[in-house]
Amino acid sequence: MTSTTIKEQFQQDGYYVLKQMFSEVETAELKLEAQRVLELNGVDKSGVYVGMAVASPRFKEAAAHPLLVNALEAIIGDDVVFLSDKVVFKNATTDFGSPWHQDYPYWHGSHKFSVWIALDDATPDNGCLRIVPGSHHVDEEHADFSDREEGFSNRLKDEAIDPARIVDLAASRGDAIVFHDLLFHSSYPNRSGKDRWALISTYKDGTLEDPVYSWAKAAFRVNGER
Ligand SMILES: O=C(O)CCC(=O)C(=O)O
Repeated sequence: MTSTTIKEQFQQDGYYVLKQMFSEVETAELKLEAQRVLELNGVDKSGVYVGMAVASPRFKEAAAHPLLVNALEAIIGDDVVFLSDKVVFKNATTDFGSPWHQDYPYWHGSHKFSVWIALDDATPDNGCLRIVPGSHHVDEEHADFSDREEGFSNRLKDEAIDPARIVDLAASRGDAIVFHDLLFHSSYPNRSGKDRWALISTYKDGTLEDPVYSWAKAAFRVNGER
């Protein structure tokens, strides 16, 4: 796939899939390392752990994987900055699905680009991602349900989602899905009783000004030194 094709496809759909970005072996190593980080930090039930690249050099290295950097350069440009990453882990006891939302309202500033990487095979049964292609072009008003207990304060209103346009993005271990922070997305709950772990890393165009993000503790430019 040429960089022009990647860019055009991303501009049209708001996402781009990199099949088998990490090999099976690399993916298994990353999941083991994620489990080690979570055990060290005593995290078990919340389903989300933010700051993998802060906790482990293995994740910092993963954030600058050459195949990923190549795709991000096509989409973002010459100055690609990694901001932060998290693991979202669902299993027999932590089986939540994420409601329909966009990521932009969580951070504002310049548009960001997240990469959802499957650490397990992901299907509708165990919690794969769902998206509405092209929805990043829509300037949608958000419902604010911040008093709800399940988190995700910036949910989309139900009527914003056209069921006919939803695409389920089943993924194999090692696949990566790059998506725009305005893309409507959600995920299924995990009804399988088995693991569905994902690593989600967020990037920005380093030439654009932004607020200082306290959560971007491991930020670095992935394509060359400043
Ligand atoms: O991995 C998932 O289940 C979805 C996570 C998600 O939508 C998010 O963190 O913005």
